[in-house]
Amino acid sequence: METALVNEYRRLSRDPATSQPLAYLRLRRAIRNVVEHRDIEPGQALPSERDLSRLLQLSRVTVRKAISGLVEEGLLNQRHGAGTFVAERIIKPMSRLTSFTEDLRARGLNPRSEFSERVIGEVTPEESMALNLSPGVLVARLHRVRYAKEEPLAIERSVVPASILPDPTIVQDSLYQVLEALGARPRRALQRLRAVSLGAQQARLLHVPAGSAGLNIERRSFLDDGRVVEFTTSWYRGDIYDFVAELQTD
Ligand code: 16G
Repeated sequence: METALVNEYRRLSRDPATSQPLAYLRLRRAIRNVVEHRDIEPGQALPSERDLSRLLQLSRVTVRKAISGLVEEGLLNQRHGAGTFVAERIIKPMSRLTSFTEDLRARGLNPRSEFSERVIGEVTPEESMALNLSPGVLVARLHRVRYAKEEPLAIERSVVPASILPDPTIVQDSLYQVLEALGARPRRALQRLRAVSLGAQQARLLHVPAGSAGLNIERRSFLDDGRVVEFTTSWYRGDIYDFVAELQTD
């Protein structure tokens, strides 16, 4: 594992295509890549700061800076006195507007979706309030279970104005990737989280016992011009996800 990381760092230093002049950013990328390729498994420790700085001939400050960024992102966690580990639970920082696919790929997990609905329909009163749309307007609805390989992690129901996504069947994996290609990637979002106990049907879809803890999250995302681009309601498994927010005084 140590060797994989050293080799990856050296490869990134040599490769002009991925050349990143700042050493701490190069190291960050190298750590991300080895986690993605599962050269370091969730729960495993990273070499110590001292070993990394010796092996890569980098200053301790540089190594610390590389690691602290990945701790903030939730890819790594630090246990006082014990070292730095690849996060086991999925730690999702609340300050960044990322997609399910991006979150999972960054952890070396293979995301996929199973759709139970991908249709165009008339907006419901609740959706029209959430999306700021007039009654009668058309919306695209996506209902899916989201997996990391065979393991279901979340259920998601997304509604997008049909003026932005006229054909929901083009969404195969990532909604945000499709929105990006359409020039409508969300730029800002409001999110509401609630603790829930999962009902029988949700629990069955998520392969957990009925009544297990879950997180119900509503996200309204906006474009730069203020239009609402998605209204998504998600049920995430409470036994796998940690949602983490950074707070600062003014
Ligand atoms: C996340 C978002 C959801 C968004 C989806 C897009 C939360 C709580 N929800 O699951 O609002 O629609 O990502 O993911 O983070 P995708 O691009 O992989 O389809």
